[in-house]
Amino acid sequence: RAGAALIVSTWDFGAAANDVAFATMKAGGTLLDAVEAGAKVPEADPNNHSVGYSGYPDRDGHVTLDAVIMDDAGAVGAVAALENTTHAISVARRVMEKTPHTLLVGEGATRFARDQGFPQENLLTPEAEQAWRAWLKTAQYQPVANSETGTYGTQRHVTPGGALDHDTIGLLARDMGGRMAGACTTSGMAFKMRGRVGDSPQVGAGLYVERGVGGATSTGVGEEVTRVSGSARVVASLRAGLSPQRACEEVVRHIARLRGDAIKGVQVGFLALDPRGNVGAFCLLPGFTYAVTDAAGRTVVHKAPSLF
Ligand code: SD4
Repeated sequence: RAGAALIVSTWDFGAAANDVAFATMKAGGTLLDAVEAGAKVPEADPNNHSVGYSGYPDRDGHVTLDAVIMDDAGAVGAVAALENTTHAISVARRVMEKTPHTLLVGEGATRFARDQGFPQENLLTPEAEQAWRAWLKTAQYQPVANSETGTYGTQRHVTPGGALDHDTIGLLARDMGGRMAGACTTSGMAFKMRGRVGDSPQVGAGLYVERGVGGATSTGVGEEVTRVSGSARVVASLRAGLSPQRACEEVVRHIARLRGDAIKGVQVGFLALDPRGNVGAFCLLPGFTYAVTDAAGRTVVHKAPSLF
């Protein structure tokens, strides 16, 4: 089926990813092809420090990637704590297609990617290494909301090109027939503990898609999403009849009620899409944006409403 009915993704840099996803569908690609191609855009972007190549490392200096891809027929593949391969989303897809499993982690995921012929490279760029070395001086783990505004802790990271730091990307795509797929990829929280896995690669946390019901994806501090199975919870609300907007609001309010003071200053955002093409987004703190590309290929970046 030519053309995509709708593609949505997290943050303003999602616009470039959506464009590639749209072009992929226009060229006859499947929904999975589209979300994979879209996710690869920030993964390869050296100015993006929270996805793929040039991602900020963990506290030991290793860049480790998390990614998941799924469609609405229950096909799922994911990798967590993957090293040395830029396109974690493509390795996730390979897990889906070539193994009997849904998730490979750490050394096993890294070896699988190498065995599958993915180029092996050092993902730690000099600039990310410099940021890590600066961080080591205080070694305070303090995620700051909306890192796409360019701030981690008290440090400000603006690339020489002037581009600001960005964030995890989650994409959802719907075709003309209302079928859907999604992808989510990240280098996780900057300066995380070694071995830490966030929400992004976990089905039901960072991404969930269900046929005839809709899909959801998340960004922000993954622990707050994982503890409530965030994306699965959004989709459960869609199943119960809430709109994508109301469904995203419901889970953000739930997290706020559950966590009280513990989520002060913490950002979590959800983005949802239903099979009819309704879109919703909601976040804890102001600043979460998302990109929507319509059937004509027009892309608009919107600001998500926030609880606080
Ligand atoms: C994680 N949710 O690893 C991801 C990262 C992210 O803002 O979205 N950071 O927790």
